[in-house]
Amino acid sequence: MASASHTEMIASVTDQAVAEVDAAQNEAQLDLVRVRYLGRKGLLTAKLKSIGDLPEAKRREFGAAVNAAKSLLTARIESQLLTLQRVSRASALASESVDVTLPGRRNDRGGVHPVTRTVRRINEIFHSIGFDVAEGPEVEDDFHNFGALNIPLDHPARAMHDTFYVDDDHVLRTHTSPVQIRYMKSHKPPFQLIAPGRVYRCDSDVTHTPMFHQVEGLVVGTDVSFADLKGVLTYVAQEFFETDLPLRFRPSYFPFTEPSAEVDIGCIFCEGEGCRICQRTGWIEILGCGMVHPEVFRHVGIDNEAYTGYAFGMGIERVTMLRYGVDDLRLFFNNELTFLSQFR
Ligand code: 2U9
Repeated sequence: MASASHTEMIASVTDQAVAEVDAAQNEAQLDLVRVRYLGRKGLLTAKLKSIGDLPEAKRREFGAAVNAAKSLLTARIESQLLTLQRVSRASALASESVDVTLPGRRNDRGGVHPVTRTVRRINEIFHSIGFDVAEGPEVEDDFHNFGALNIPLDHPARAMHDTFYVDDDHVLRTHTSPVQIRYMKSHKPPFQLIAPGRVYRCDSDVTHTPMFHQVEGLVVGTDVSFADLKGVLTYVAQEFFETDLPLRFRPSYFPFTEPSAEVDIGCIFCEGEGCRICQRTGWIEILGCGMVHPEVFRHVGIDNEAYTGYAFGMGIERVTMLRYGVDDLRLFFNNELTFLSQFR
């Protein structure tokens, strides 16, 4: 049997350790207690190491007493750990509670610009009746923007286009017609295409912006007629405005078409009665068109005895304003979210 002093000493160290375990307020404090008594240099561990100092006969009993104390303390620490974890979890649940009935934070959501929506809509309508959609560069040389379109340098029609010059021979395209010029140079008729895109004119006031959007179209074949032009434009206008509105063709002049016409739709706001929007005429102009001028075919090497063609052009902003009832062109360009967020 270990001497009374040894047994008492182990009991008193154990009592002290248990008291410290019970007093630990959190896991960190508890771990400090564990290290102090059970760690490699801990008090109980040290006791076990001192076993060699005892007489042979007392060692077994002393070792058993120290090991019993270690087991007791280990169990006590584990149970205290569970208690502390339960307490800290309960207080976390109480303080970190989430009110699932609160409204969520809203995400900012973008939308497609009304001009882009119109371009896509027009592309879809033309694509559905067999038109190709073609694009081209916005900086063009004089030939593709003017010369090939029967607008030579000394031609008065140059004045119709207020041109941004990049250098002596290059301009920001004033219309998307050069796309069709390039298309005709690289394709053999028959073909039908539209060319949507940005165009530039040195003009800025309430009804003009220096950059705007156009969609132009071109159909070339062996017997393409003005009647085909009227049929296609009537169909597309009715699809676009989703109503059986009438079209009116008025004679006009463009250097690249002959004969040429400007096209009005019956006013979609008053259905021809006459209102403020149509200036009491019952009609609203939306595009220009005509039969491709033979001179244009000559410039791109298409036989103008064998082929005929029609072409048309319209301003995207203008038809977008009509479709959505927008009364100020500049709203499309000044990036006001109050305006744009209506198109989500
Ligand atoms: C080729 C041959 C002919 C395209 C055409 C118009 C008439 C026209 C205006 C509408 C409003 C420009 O945006 S706007 O200011 N366009 O009136 N455009 S015929 O004629 C072509 C095009 C390409 C090779």
